[in-house]
Amino acid sequence: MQWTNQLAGQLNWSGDISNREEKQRVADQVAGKVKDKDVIGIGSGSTAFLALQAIAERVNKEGLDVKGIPTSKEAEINCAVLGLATTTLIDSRPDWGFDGADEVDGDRRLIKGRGGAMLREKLVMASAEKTYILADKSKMVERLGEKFAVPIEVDARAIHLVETGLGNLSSVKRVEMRMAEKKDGPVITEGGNIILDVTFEDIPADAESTLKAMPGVVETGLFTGYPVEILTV
Ligand code: ABF
Repeated sequence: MQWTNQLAGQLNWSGDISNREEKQRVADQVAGKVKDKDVIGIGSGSTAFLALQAIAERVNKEGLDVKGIPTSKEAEINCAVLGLATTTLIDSRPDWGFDGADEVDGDRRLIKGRGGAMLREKLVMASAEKTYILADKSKMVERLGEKFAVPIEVDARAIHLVETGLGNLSSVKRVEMRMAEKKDGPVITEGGNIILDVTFEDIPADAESTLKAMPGVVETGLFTGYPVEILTV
């Protein structure tokens, strides 16, 4: 017996998608790259959601054998609803991947993690030979950090340790704990950790490794030196 699936047509991004037309154009570009037998890292965020929809449509229409490796619980559920088979980094390695970003600079350095999924996003990106970053024009910046703080995922037991460590870095201007929308507590990541949003005066070239070297920092939203290709409009 075939499964029924009436939910796919109901799936929508929760909330408004800014720059939707531009995002859809980059999403369609990446959907055109899918080949039979590909294992693809599936990003998070609204642009990645549009790309996933476009990919799932091609895969289902053309009967392609494609598997996704999702970078968040949300992406995992979206794959399930859209009928895209998934696998994990334990069982497979992505041939390539796609993801969104908050900022992209001229050296292809990224700030990610507005959705708090940077740990899985980085694991999948680091495992793939290439990741397409889907960036509408609003994401391109002259100076990394000009619009967004750098999020870091921190084990809550290390909150004082990490806050003190950050205070010792002269380039750090402000540290804020990310709060849930209702302001009734901190955002808790899929890994059960908290997020600190770190604003820098100027992000030093070695900031990613400096932050990662602090005990208690699980991951950062700085993505420096990964094999990425920027898809924009
Ligand atoms: C994910 O979604 C995050 O790393 C990034 O912060 C965010 C971008 O979202 P959107 O595509 O909705 O602008 O990729």
